[in-house]
Amino acid sequence: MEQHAAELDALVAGARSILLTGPVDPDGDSVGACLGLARLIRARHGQARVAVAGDPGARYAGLPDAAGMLPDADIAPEWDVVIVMDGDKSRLTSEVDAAFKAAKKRVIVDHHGTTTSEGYDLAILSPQTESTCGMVMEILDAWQGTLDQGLAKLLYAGVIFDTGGFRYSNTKPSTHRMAARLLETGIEHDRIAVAVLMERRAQGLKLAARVQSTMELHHQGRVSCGVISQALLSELDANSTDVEGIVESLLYLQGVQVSVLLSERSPGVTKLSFRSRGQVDVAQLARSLTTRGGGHPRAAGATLMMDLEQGKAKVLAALGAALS
Ligand SMILES: [Mn+2]
Repeated sequence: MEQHAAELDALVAGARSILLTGPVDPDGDSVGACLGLARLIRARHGQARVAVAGDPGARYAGLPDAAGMLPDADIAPEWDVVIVMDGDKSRLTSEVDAAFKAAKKRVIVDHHGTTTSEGYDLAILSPQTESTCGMVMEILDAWQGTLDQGLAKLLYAGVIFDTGGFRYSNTKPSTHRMAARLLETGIEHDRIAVAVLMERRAQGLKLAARVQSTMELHHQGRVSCGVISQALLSELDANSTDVEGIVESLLYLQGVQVSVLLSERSPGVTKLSFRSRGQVDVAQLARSLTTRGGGHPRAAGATLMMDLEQGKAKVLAALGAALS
């Protein structure tokens, strides 16, 4: 990381404007990493205009600096440096993608194993790190920056999101050592855990109940499958931020190896989310379905240009092959 952090430092030092962004529908790790690195860059290179693109949603709105995030629709293609974090350039919204393509320098900071360095001036990739926030912590140390409470809250949000509160297999001794350092700043970690992992809107709870009650089991009970149509979202007055956490709730059923959630984004566009207990590498599976797919072996996603029924048939066929 030392070498990469030095290269990143040199690259941002020469920039007048820097945009940080995660993929569409940013999760806790993405929001925490973007806002955290933005904080570090502002402290180090105060002359540059530094902004973070995205909508934090209700779940992350209380995090430090989240109120200053710029909606993707307001992003103009006018940035010296664009830094993509926690998910690669294939998952950017169209406005942010235009800014990315127009940028003088393009950077990726990511821990997804399916992300490659192609198309970036600087690629900092670390699939062995549990979270992109963990990578920001390494950049902080390489830059000998200051870990204040604001930064600690952001990085804590990311690390608990990506490890499911230190329960998933990606949790390492280094993860707990990082968490200990974050807690030593005196943050109210329990409040962050409630906001990021536990609390949801009433619409979200009702949506989860509907998806769970209509869930299907396939392939001898080894695959659980949930479906969210636009009609269901409008009936419950729910939105895409209410979907978070539902695919996890479908995985821990006795006998289930893989859970998949199909969400209709618009007519003919279906988003897939996968979770796996380890027997099936769902990042590979997502990648095999479309180039707009990828992630981690046990948590991945993809977008299919087809309707829910077609998408379901395609996914179930691929899962049947993966399990046989
Ligand atoms: Mn992540």
